[in-house]
Amino acid sequence: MAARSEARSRADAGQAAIACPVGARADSASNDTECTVSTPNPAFRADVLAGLSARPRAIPARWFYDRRGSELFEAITHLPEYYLTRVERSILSAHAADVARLTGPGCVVVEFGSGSSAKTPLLLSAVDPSAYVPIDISGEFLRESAAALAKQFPELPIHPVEGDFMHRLELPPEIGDARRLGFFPGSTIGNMTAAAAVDLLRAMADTLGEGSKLLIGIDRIKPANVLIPAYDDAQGVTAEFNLNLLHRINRELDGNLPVGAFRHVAQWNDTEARIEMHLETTHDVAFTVDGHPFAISKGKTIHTENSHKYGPRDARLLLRAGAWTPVAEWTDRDGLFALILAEARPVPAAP
Ligand code: SAH
Ligand code: AVI
Repeated sequence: MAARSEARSRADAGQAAIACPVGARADSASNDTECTVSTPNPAFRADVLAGLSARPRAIPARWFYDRRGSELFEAITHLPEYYLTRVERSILSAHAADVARLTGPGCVVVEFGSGSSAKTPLLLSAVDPSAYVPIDISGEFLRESAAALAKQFPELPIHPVEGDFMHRLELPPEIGDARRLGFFPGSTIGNMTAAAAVDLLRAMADTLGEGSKLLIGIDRIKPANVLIPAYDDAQGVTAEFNLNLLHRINRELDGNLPVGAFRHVAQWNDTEARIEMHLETTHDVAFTVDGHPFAISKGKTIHTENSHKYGPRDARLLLRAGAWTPVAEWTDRDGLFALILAEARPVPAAP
């Protein structure tokens, strides 16, 4: 409930969904073919000011994804330590035909947090959809990725939607009432608390409709000596991804955070079964954001991301709590990652 009202207040703060033609630009100037996005983003401003004032300090992870953040995430997916993308892609290549058999042709594929849509061709080639709707908060990156995909699938109608999937999004009317297959890869669900994940899954079931299916990637619990390097790589790309949030605040919210006085920290929280990313101060700092003064003493952190990991039963339970009934599950030989196909069914009354 709390997550839902938090989502509503963000929506009220101006983070609306925008359906954009492939190749359109998000500018403050608008004409018939351009999308209008307010800059600075009032929802970003509100979350940053509230997050820096809260104790513990925390800023929601969705704000990592400006253009630079999306590029850095893409670089993370190629790192040797970041097994998630590699393993999920191999599971999808091995089982895309099974997904197609279970979903049938002609559905609309709706992808949540599509990013570069790098894994999507594997799914689109197998399921032969009638349309593809990529949804992402990182507008410019979304439109470029959609345009690149359109070259690969010239016959496929593609309708990108820029917006925050944490609140109800209207799907483009052009897709009509064809059956929907939701696609939520990458274990992005892990970036939410369980309560927010359940709210999101229920909202997805609402948006996609009863009888629709969802193909979701969920990262499994594994030893910390595998997880920590995946979130604190030797080349420092994840550190740069984390620190980019501070650069983004400086760029977009008239901030003067001393970025060099923060260091990237990734730690395993066993009680919560999650990797946490923080930005820790190496000495006392004082700065302003949009004219508001802040001070952080040495060794304190800003919590920037949770990445929850799930055991096989936990993942299925999460889906059921979110109104999705698992119908098939595939994993890799080492059980590092799971791809689950689920169907939106009404939650049965308790016996
Ligand atoms: N699906 C891709 C990308 C995962 S990265 C993959 O599997 O590799 C997470 C993606 O979700 C990013 O592209 C980010 O911009 C997007 N994202 C994160 N939070 C979001 C939100 N609340 N609403 C919409 N998109 C979001
Ligand atoms: C997008 N998300 C699932 C990534 C993750 O693994 O939690 C984001 C990320 N953060 C650091 N590295 C990658």
